Parts: sequence; C-alpha cells; structure tokens
Amino acid sequence: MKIVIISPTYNERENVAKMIPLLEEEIFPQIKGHDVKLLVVDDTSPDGTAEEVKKFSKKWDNIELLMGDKGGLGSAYVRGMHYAMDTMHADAVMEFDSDFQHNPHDIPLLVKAMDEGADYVIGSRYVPGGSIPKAWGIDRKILSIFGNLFTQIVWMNFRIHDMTSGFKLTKTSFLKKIDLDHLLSNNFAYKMHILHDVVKAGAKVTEVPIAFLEREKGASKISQRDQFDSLYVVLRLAIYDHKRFVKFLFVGGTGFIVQFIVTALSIGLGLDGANQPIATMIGAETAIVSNFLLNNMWTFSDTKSIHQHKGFFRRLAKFNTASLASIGIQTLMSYLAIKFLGETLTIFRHSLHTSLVILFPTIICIVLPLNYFVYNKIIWKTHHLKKHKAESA
Ligand SMILES: Nc1nc2c(ncn2[C@@H]2O[C@H](COP(=O)(O)OP(=O)(O)O)[C@@H](O)[C@H]2O)c(=O)[nH]1
Ligand SMILES: [Mg+2]
Repeated sequence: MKIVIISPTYNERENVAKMIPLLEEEIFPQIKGHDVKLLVVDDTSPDGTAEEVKKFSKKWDNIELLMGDKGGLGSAYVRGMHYAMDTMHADAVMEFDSDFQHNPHDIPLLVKAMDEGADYVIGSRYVPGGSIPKAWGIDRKILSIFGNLFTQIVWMNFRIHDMTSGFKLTKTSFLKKIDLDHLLSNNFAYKMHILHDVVKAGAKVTEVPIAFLEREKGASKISQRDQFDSLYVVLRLAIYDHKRFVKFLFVGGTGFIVQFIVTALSIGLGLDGANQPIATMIGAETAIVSNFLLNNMWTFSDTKSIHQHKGFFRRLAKFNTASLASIGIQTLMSYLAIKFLGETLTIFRHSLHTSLVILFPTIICIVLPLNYFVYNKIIWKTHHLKKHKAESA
C-alpha cells in the first residue's frame, strides 16, 4: 500500500525540525511492506516552516511540500488529501498533526490496524489505554468529554468512542466516495464531517488507543469559534440524515389525526359496542390513503419512480396491500383488547372506548417501525437513490 502521512503546519518550524528526522530515522523504518511518504501542507507560515521542510526534503526523497494560503485546518487537510490521491496515488492517507500532540510512535499501530482489515482507523483517546493530557484544566477536559458524548448522542452512534480525534488513517477508496469540497467546516470540525461520511459510506472502523499529548512547542490555532462550528456540523448532519424520518413521522401524525377523527365519527354514527373494530378499520383505511398521498408528494418525492412520473397506481396498490397488515394488526389488537379488557376502559376516572385507547401503543410500537421499513425497501425503494443521484449528477 502507498501510505501518505499528511501533516498540516502553521508556524511549526521548531516542531517540524524535530519531527521529520524522527519520522524518517525511527518511525518509517518500522512500517514494513508499505511505501510511506510524508506530505507537509504548509499555509505559508511566517516563521519559515517551509524552508525547514525543504532542507529535509533534500536529504530524504519521500517528503513532499504543498504550499497554500492560510485557510484553516480542514481546508489544509482536504488540499493534502486531494494531492495525495490525485498526484501521489495514495491507497491510504493519515491525518497527523505536526505539533507532537499525536505521538509519532503510534503511527505504526494505526497502520497495523489497517493491515488487519480496517478501512478507517481512529486514534482514540476514549477507549481503554487512550487518554487526554493530565495537565489540561478541568474546563478543557469537560469540553472534550462532553463534546464527544454530545456527538455520540445526537448521531446515535456509541460504537465509535472518539468522535473528535484528528489522528486517523483512511483508505482513499472511501475518501473518494465523499464530497471533500463541500464539507460544512474548513476548520476543526472538518474531521467530524469526514468521519460521518466515511462511516455512512460503510467503512470498517477500528479504534486504536492513543495518548493525546500536551503541546510543548508553538501555539494551538483552535479558537472558541471552533466549538460553535462543531455544534453546527453535528446538528446539521443529524437533521440531514433524519430528514426523511422526520417527514415520515409528520405524515404519520396527520394520519393519526385523520384516523382518530374518522374512527370516532364512525363510532358516533353507530359502530359502537362490539362493532368498534369495524370503525377502527374504516378510520385506518382513510388514514392510509391520505398518508400515501402526502408521502408520495413529500417524504419520498426525491425517489426515482416519482421523478419519472411512473407507477403512481402501482405504488398506491402496494401501499394499500402493505397497509392491510397494519389494519389487520390494529383490528386484531382492538379485538383482543376488547376481549380481555372490556368494551370501555377507565383512565384517570374517564370511561373511554377500548379501541381508541389501544390505538396509541399499537401504532408507535408496531405500525410505525414496520411501515417505515416497507416504504423504504419496497414501495419507494430508497436504496436505489444513490445510483439515481449519480446518474442525474
Ligand atoms: N496548513 C495549516 N495547518 C494548520 C492550520 N491550523 C492548524 N494547523 C496545523 O494543524 C495541526 C493541529 O492544529 P492545532 O492548532 O494544534 O489544533 P489543536 O491540536 O486542536 O489545538 C498543527 O500541526 C497546526 O500547525 C491552518 O490553517 N493551516
Ligand atoms: Mg495541536
């Protein structure tokens, strides 16, 4: 494999002077069976970091220097990734800070994890054996730990323990699947966006414990703005991911109201007593038709069949067929509830029709999950979406 270690620098002259000889003499020789290159991405540091790098590139021929204007950590890494893929033909790229906060001795461990089958290796501070600097103040520790936890919760991903680590090794076959030129951040939060997209692209992730070290030389470029930037990236991607589900729930909500009203009206018009399940059936079918129309026009309006204005009635028929199961389930639940609990139930001292009470748990626990699955997989076939998007692009 050709592995390109990308190291962005801004005013890191002192660090680079120590880092490059260490990498060349001690670290790279440990990585057997791979072609390892170093790509320094410098944003024209005023302290002359680039001159230092040029000196070393005369001694070792696996060093490249990419210059640019100061554009933030994320844009430096992205620029480096494009260059590593397009010009250097890398099979994997490593994100590696040049300030000794990422321990160079961990580099071979990340490579080993990829040798063992990972597509995406995260140097992780929050798995056993990993750590953040003891010398950090309590505020920085809390910010780091809670920032990480917040991201895990909002993305509902607890399999990855370090969401904000910057020490990574990524197969370029996965980087090529993501849109590096439109990340939501050019700064610190770029790393969360890439993580999100690489995971979504189906990469096999492995976390390797790392001790994130204290910076000894030079100054951090991270700012308060990066915290808000990170918050924005995490929330924006979560909303984007669940947009369809949010619409589906909304449509379901309108369906529920329609169903409730129609069922109650039917009961009022005489389908009461033991006839309640028939009222439930009528209410459910009315809701099904209104749900279909809204989902077709809105929730799934981006799917291929809708774009081609094809198969409206076939989809309606499928939707109805699939929904028969829902009606069946709801009618059965209503029947069973009446049989075992009686025709009316007393809740908070109010006597209510059993079939109306049972509607809630049935829909939330059974009907919603089942329907969302069937709509996506069978009726609107969202798994074809990627291909369709690529075709229209
Ligand atoms: N080329 C380039 N490198 C940067 C920029 N900002 C930070 N870096 C480098 O990226 C690495 C991580 O940045 P740092 O400020 O230490 O972030 P922190 O570790 O999160 O505090 C260091 O090697 C910096 O020199 C930038 O705008 N351009
Ligand atoms: Mg740093």
